[in-house]
Amino acid sequence: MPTNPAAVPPESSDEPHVPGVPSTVTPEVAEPVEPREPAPPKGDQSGPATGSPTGAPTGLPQEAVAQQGEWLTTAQGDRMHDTDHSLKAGPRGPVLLQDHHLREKIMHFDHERVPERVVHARGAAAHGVFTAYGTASGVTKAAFLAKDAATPVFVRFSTVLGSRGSADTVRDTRGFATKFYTEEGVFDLVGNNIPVFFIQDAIKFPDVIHAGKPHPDREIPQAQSAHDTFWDFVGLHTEATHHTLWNMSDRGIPRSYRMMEGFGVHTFRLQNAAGETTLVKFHWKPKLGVHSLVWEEAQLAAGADPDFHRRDLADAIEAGAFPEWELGIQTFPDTPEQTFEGIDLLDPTKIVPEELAPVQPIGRLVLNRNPSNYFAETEQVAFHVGHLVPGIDVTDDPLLQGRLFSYLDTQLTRLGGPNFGQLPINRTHAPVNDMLRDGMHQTAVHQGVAPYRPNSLDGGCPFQAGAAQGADIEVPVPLPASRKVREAPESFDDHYSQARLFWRSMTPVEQEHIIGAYSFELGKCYEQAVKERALLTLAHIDERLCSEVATALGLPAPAPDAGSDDGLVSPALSQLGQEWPTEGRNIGIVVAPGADPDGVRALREAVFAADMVPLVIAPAGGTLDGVTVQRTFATARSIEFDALLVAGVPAPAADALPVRDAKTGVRGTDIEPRLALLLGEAYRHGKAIGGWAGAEAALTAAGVPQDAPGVVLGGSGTEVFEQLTTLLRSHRVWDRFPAAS
Ligand code: HDD
Repeated sequence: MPTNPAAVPPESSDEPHVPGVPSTVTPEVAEPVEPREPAPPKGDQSGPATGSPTGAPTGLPQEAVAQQGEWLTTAQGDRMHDTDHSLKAGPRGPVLLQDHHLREKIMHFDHERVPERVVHARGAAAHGVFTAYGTASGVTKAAFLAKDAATPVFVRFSTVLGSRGSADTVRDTRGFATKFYTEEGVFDLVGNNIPVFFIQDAIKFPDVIHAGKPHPDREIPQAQSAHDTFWDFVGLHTEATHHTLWNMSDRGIPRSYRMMEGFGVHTFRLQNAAGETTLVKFHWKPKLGVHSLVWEEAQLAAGADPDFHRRDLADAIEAGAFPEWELGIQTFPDTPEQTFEGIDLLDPTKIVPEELAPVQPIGRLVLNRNPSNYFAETEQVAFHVGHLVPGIDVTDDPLLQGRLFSYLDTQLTRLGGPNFGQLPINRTHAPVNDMLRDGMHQTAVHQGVAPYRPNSLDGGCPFQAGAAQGADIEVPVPLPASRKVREAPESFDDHYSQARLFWRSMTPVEQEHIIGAYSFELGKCYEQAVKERALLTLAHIDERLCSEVATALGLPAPAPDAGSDDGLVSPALSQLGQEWPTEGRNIGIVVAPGADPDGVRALREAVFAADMVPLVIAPAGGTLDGVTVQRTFATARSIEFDALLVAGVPAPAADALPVRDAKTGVRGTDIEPRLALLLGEAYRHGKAIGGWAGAEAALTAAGVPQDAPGVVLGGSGTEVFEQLTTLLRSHRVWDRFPAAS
């Protein structure tokens, strides 16, 4: 019998509420549920589906759930009565070698870790469903892109440089990898949130990663590009200029995984049922728009909540605010030159501006279920650009070609052998009948005696399929008549024109952020030559960019060398200038004792009704005037909130610092310093701020001018909230940033 009452199996067999729909069983998306706080772990609840203590809520089939039965056992199923004491020769005596349970438990623990990914080690993932519009059927025969086809997916987002435990909000490129479990096999779209790459040839990948990772002597800095070796590399490899500029833009610090674009980067080749081919680039367009943090927020979040993006994704899905993207393609004729409007489609440092080739929507992705076990799913998922289905093929982009080797190879070390495809998260949903056998971690029990072809002993099975049976037959692309060389094509030599296009397409406030980012990153470098070389690169992009960064570094700006350009601008590259849905945004509500509790309750309802998340912030936890408090002044930090509403002025703490009235200079309107910090940061970061029921004093004390753009006062809480919602559609109050005025 269990000795600890807490270990008694729960009697209830009620299935716990799980937001989202298991993608393995049905593609329908559940009705969004009311946003709420993340639920506590569900580990102590039983469920009828599996009869296991932890398996029921996962939506996984019985065989994928490790735990069965109610009693603690060894790995061999031997029931245990005590896992808290080693077997000893007397209570004070030595431990006996015969204690198998002790040895098994510690042996297994000693080997719990697998090597982290050599890049993209830090990530978060979710299950979902992809539903095709059918609009791609003219260019591809891929079955999952046929009209209304619904395909389960697993998507993993990541940073590139940091280790598994590093912070989410560092300045970096983000991975956006999607596994489509199609009826024709797995298709992986292994992309990034930036449409270009640092290098043009995969043979340079170890170099760029060695340069970006921490210095090998001290192993610092973690998850940063702000150091000498990174800037040494990009200064010496001018092909990296375009991608580096994207990284230094707001794209390098996304607000949320839910608010990122995704790009397949390379050009792919599609083939339709008639055998015709089309070149395409894949784009993911987020329903909520593309939004970013400001740099100070990103830095604060790295300390205050290193799991910022991971938490945001899981909380949103749990609250029923399912993240959504549209998949789109840009299409190009498959000509022998493989260029479009003079742009080399095989060069992964180039985009094709959307104004030249519009992105055509072909389907919708909804993420609706969180993983139930990080290791089994998010850590063990193995993506591969070579996981393709009939109708989608690769091109000769030399970066893509090298990736085709790397993604298979890396799993041998990371997942311990060639059978990683059998791990539940990696299993295709199509029938498998291969002739791969044995090897480390083999879990299949293969039948028959003849895993070779042709054979006469297993009835000739398995049989080879033809086109009529949906076989994946290579597109017979003609090869260029050429010679064996280690060379890049001449067109790959243009390293600056698209960096200029990107810079020109930014609004003034976005350009200011880029100048700030270069100034910060290069300011963290020590080597004079590295900084000077970086400035030489900037001189090729824009004179002002170069001179302002040079001023920040205290160095002379080199002469501008802006080349001769077409002056093209691509408004689609800017994140500003449109309005976006506000679903899933966090609204902080600062309350003081006695400050309109009914108004606060009504406001919470209004925020819920707008599909946003209200988080009440009070001096202490518990409830205040009957309103549940979610955050206290000790636990709240501005980074968490997209907008703040203040009801009343909290009483000053006994040790509060006196705060001077920003306008009058008069001392006396003291507020809690942590509240002053909260409001001051929200103001500085361009967030909408509202107040009612006597909030003016708190705002004044925090240095928030009442007549500043995006500060709304008066009326009721719900009226103020309505105005804040309008502001939130633009993500931030851009007028508060100096460059915007
Ligand atoms: Fe890569 C992981 C994206 C170039 C070698 N890559 C990895 C992941 C993403 C990308 C999103 C994480 C997948 C996951 O969540 O498990 N990589 C890209 C993009 C590239 C790119 C968009 C250029 C357009 N990668 C690239 C090159 C090479 C690699 C040129 C090697 C020659 N990438 C790897 C890898 C990783 C990986 C070492 C580490 C873990 C893994 O594959 O499974 O094989």
